[in-house]
Amino acid sequence: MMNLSRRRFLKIGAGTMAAAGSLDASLHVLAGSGKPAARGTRTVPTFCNLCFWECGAIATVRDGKLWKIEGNPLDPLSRGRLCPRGTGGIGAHFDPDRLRSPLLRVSERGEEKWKAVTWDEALSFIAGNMQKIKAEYGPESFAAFIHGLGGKFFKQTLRAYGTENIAAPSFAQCRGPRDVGFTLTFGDGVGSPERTDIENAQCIVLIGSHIGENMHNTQVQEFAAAVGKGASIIVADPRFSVAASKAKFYLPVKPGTDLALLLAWMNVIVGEKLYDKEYVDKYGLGFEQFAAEIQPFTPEWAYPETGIDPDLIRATAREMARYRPATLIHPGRHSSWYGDDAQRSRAIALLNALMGSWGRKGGLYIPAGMEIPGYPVPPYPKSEKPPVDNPNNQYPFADEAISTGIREATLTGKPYPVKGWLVYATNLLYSLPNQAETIRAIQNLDLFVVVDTIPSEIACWADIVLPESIYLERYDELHSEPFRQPFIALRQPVVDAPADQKPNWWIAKTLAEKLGLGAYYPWKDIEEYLAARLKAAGYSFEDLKRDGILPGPQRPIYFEDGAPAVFDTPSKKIEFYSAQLQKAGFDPVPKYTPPEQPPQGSYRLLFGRAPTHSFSRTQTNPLLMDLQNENSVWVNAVEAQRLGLKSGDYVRLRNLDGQVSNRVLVKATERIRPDCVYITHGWGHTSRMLRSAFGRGASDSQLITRYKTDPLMGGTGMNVNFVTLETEV
Ligand SMILES: Nc1nc2c(c(=O)[nH]1)N[C@H]1C(S)=C(S)[C@@H](COP(=O)(O)OP(=O)(O)OC[C@H]3O[C@@H](n4cnc5c(=O)[nH]c(N)nc54)[C@H](O)[C@@H]3O)O[C@H]1N2
Ligand SMILES: Nc1nc2c(c(=O)[nH]1)N[C@H]1C(S)=C(S)[C@@H](COP(=O)(O)OP(=O)(O)OC[C@H]3O[C@@H](n4cnc5c(=O)[nH]c(N)nc54)[C@H](O)[C@@H]3O)O[C@H]1N2
Ligand code: SF4
Ligand SMILES: [Mo]
Repeated sequence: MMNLSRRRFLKIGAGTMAAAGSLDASLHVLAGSGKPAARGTRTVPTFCNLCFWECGAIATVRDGKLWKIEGNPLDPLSRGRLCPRGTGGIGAHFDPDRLRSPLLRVSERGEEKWKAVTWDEALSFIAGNMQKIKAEYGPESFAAFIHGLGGKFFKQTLRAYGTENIAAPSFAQCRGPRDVGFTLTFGDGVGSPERTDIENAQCIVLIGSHIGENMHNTQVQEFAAAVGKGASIIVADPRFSVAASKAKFYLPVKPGTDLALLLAWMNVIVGEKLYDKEYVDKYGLGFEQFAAEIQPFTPEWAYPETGIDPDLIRATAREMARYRPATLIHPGRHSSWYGDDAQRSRAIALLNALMGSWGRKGGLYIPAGMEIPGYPVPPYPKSEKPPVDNPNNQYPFADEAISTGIREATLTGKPYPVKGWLVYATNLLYSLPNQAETIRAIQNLDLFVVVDTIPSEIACWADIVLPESIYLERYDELHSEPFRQPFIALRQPVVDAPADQKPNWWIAKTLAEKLGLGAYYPWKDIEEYLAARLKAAGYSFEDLKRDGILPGPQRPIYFEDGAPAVFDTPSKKIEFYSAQLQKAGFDPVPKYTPPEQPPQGSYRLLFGRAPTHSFSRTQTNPLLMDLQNENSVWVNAVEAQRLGLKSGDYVRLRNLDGQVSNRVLVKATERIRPDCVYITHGWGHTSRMLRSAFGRGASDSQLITRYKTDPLMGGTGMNVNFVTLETEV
């Protein structure tokens, strides 16, 4: 029983392997490196880069050719199994649309006309233009968007050059609101990988988090294990997700009203004294004021907002209390939804606090990390100007750079001009809301550099594009994040890059040398760098190369086992009532504002993850395209019938600003509310050089012209667009 449900749910493991293997032979033709192949089989441990979970993996090379990739059993993240995307990761090596050499723009920006140049020409061009910007405007006028571990050395080069204006979409467009909401409450964020003790939870509440479609590996494995052990699952989602199909209680909440639901749950739990009083008394501050504030928000009050029956709200609140402290209200990850997101996330944090689940088994554990000293570098120059993304500290609780803030400064020239961008591993036209604003900002630049592996949409707008080798062809910075078990993981080359692609460390180091900043790179190559870092931490590079993973000393992760109960808030307590929010002019206890209604005849556009793809980065991977090569739009079955649509028809989506999508398949289903439609993100590519993905499916990014900015931290709520459906004839 357990095994069956696990297997059905997971799709992590052997099934997708076979699909990968069967296509493999034909793909080898595409790779065609021309070198004589070494015969035999060898394996190389490394870690995955298809998403930010970064699972430990073991790649196999057969007769000199990349053959397959599997989970590394020593790795606490993968536990020996990769998700379908990770398994199909080898397809990125064979991707026929890959960038092959540096490209210099030879016509207007965005026209996609290029000339291949050498690395020396490319990096001299970039260094020369960076020096010009520095001389004319100061180094802070060069900004960067850098996503992921591979960006480490670009950050180093840019800090040495003199700018700190470096942002990633993972803050304002992803997990920022969540981490701010939790930090305001507990003094610490949720982290990545999340500190969620899913496998030991007896009750799991998912508010939108669509684990099982969101394929973050350990979470999916742990969720399947918890389901197998009979955990009580509560899912609130306007769409009956894969996770909802495992739930004891499903709440088809009206989009954008989760804060009302959360307040009502807390109202019941406090009113019926179901919370962990001992925990709240010991660690909490301002509980009485909090209790008084939430008193009006009864299930009856929440009913017309959320559409959820008061009895169901009460029943689910009691269910949560029944299993506390092993009740996990999952904080979610992509939390930039409606513009009130940090406060919604704070309400999720407060509900966990009532359950006494922070620091407890089956709740949110205290992760354990490792000490690895950095490689010594000279001090970075001090920036003379404040960060450009958040003038006058307008978003007082933003604790990371705001990507959309850098874009705004580039558009307006305020608080000071931004004249250069370096974009590393982020497709800004897909990750930031309102593509037109991004394109307008680009038009103000004197220099625009993109480092990517494929000719992504953002690369099409660059002055110069630098092709990076993919993760299976390079070393990267060490990977070590706080987790249940501390670990260090190594990415190392499995095969050679097929053409003139280079790894990030080499590009960033060579650029630094051209900028006269060679002192920041006192090592010859990255192997020397990695060996020195590991030695300083007391570990051996050779051991790590052999195993891929080095475990660190285990520390207690629950309060009951001796993990320190430290709350890094101003009061050093769990802040039920937040004096810092009040001081900054915000609600000290979250308050609900109803979302805008869809105009007559239109639907709220919701979006999420395709289980077999990552964002906009995998649609030219031939193995993953073999699994899914377009997206579909989920439409409520009754609405579909009213519109004369059935599953398999094609429609176009038109938003209120007149943006019209590519044609997209209809999925008419009872599994979604009638007031919204749903598509998966990453489709509808417009870069002509992405030949195999061009025009396939509809792009949510194109339709997200509107967004609502979170007043606490600058996150961009993107679930605020409405569409109509147009029949495709
Ligand atoms: N396969 C795959 N997995 C991935 C990724 C990927 O690209 N591909 N990306 C990873 C990353 S970086 C992230 S951030 C995560 C994101 O994954 P999550 O954090 O799990 O998902 P969200 O994008 O927040 O939520 C999407 C879900 O929210 C529901 N939803 C929409 N509006 C509302 C609402 O108003 N209320 C409620 N309660 N639900 C709503 C949608 O129906 C959908 O089921 O996924 C990660 N995992
Ligand atoms: N409309 C909309 N916007 C969103 C989201 C959404 O669901 N819908 N999700 C939000 C979330 S949760 C997140 S985390 C962000 C994600 O935002 P991004 O990180 O921008 O995600 P991608 O669209 O995959 O863009 C990644 C780019 O990096 C390139 N790349 C991949 N591997 C490498 C590599 O090894 N080296 C280099 N140099 N480049 C590489 C890819 O080809 C691609 O062009 O987007 C956010 N924005
Ligand atoms: S979750 Fe999947 S895609 Fe992400 S790193 Fe792990 S195996 Fe790779
Ligand atoms: Mo994300």
